[in-house]
Amino acid sequence: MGEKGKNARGHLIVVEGLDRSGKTTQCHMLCEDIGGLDKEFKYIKFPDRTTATGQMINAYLQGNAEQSDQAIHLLFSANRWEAVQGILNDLRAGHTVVVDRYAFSGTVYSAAKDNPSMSLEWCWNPDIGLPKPDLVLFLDISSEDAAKRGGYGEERYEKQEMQAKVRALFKHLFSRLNDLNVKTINAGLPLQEVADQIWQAYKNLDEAGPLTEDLQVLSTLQAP
Ligand code: Z5A
Ligand code: MG
Repeated sequence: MGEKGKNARGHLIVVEGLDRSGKTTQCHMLCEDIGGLDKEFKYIKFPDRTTATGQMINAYLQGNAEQSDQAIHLLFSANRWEAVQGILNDLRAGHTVVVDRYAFSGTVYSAAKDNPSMSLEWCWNPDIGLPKPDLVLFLDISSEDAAKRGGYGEERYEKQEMQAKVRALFKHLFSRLNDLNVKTINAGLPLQEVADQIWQAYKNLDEAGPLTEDLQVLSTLQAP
């Protein structure tokens, strides 16, 4: 890629946000609209609960297994690393890859535990080197509004106090990644209004022309 005559790669788009912010719903709507343009797309969700690491993560989230804070953090990261080759293959084939949660969730949910041996930097570091998204759509919603969407479930982390911390940490994390293309969207709006804003952001990216430069990777956090 990046050399004259080579095919343009696809876009890497990440959708992030709190629990119940509508990530999965919006990813599906976006994919449907991309497909409607006759473009190839791939949807990926993290954690991918189908793999060996994903099954360990699933057992932990459901309260059926214990893990140290450090071990579960590294499992979430490994769950992304094992998907990298597939993501790169899809991007190189020119497909748009839409990712439901990524390294940003990985960092903030672990950092929100306030474990003194797990600084924000410590949490971020295992994901350094992962493909860097061309666009991050941050679905922003207050923890109160998110809770109104059917209330929180039974899984670990699904508590309003934790979600409020996570929201503040997302904002802080993005402020330390100045070279990242982050678009914050008010996810408290009605479904179609959120979808329209996401579509506009996608169109802006798509209309900027084919991507011929190499994909970059996530790098170290900037100073606060
Ligand atoms: N986690 C982590 O710790 N470390 C990591 O590295 C990663 C994740 C990747 C499971 O994640 C947990 O793993 C999660 C973070 C942690 N813990 N928490 N909290 P998950 O991705 O498997 O599950 P989730 O995303 O948290 O939950 P979710 O229920 O899938 O949320 P969502 O995808 O954002 O929302 P949704 O399913 O699209 O919508 C939720 C409901 O709201 C549904 O009824 C919709 O119809 C409704 N909805 C959606 N949009 C709207 C609007 N605009 N208006 C009204 N109602 C709406
Ligand atoms: Mg979801």
